[in-house]
Amino acid sequence: MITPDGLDRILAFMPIFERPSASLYEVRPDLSMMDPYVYAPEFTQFIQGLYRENLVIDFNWVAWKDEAAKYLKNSSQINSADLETLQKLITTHVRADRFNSGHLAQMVESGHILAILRRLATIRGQMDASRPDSQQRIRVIQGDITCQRVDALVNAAKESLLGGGGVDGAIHRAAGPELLAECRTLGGCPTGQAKITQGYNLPSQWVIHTVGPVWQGGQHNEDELLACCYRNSLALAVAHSIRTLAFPAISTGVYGFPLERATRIAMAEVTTFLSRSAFVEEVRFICFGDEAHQVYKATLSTL
Ligand code: AR6
Repeated sequence: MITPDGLDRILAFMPIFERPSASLYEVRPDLSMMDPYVYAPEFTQFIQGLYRENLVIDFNWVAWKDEAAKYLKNSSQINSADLETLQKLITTHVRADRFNSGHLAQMVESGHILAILRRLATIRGQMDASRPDSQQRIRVIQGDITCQRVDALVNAAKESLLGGGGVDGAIHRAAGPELLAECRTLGGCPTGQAKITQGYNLPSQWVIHTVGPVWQGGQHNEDELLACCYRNSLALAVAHSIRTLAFPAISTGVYGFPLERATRIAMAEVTTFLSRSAFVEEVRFICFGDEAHQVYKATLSTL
């Protein structure tokens, strides 16, 4: 399957085809060599990526060679080719190179590969535009939540609301002691519920404190309680006219909730909410580490 992320990884190679093609390969006129074409490492990585991201497909490319030749004669046809046709063109040229050394080099030189990539970029853009509006309002970002410029940050707090480690500690440190002083007045918060305070020294005006469930194996209502954290935080956001907010991966740190399971719950709750209400303009999922970032991006692409 071709995913938007997979296409992004391929399109990241596009600049190398916009440079003079000579840097991508050299021809060594050594007659003892079966294949005098030597491709640059970045070009080799590009070809490997085409296989990995399913742009090189399993089909009878030899029988399709005449069809591919039509696109060489009239390259403007590429501008209206669909994704499957681009896969066939790519496959034909990559495979043909094995039997006709330098075929790919010629395709690069003629601008044919670049034309295919440009068409892929257009199709990639359309994928975003065709995502439901609710998903377009979700962003997955790797970083520190305390640096986010949004109306409200969500804090993965504990029931006492009196601060702790992890993201809770980071938010209290960045907000300053006034946040703890306000939290003391709230009388704690049961698991699955949410309460709101000012953001003080944070770039965001508000902090929504929610208490995720401690993972106890999955049979103690953990899924529903985690879903409640997202639902109640979003409800508080609307009640306070908050239009942009950032969530950490609630419960997936000290509280031990399995990351992929928690991510599916988080995304499901947020997309359901956004599809019902246009009030909140943007929800950011802030991933502290690379693993969380990969899981969140993968989950978003399967929605
Ligand atoms: N920005 C964004 N995400 C962060 C940050 C940060 N600055 N720091 C950590 N994370 P955790 P929990 C991620 O343990 O599991 C506290 O002590 C972290 O990598 O902060 O809900 C409270 O007081 C992880 O993915 O929260 C509670 O006692 C996610 O935030 C308890 O921990 C949540 O990890 C709550 O445990």
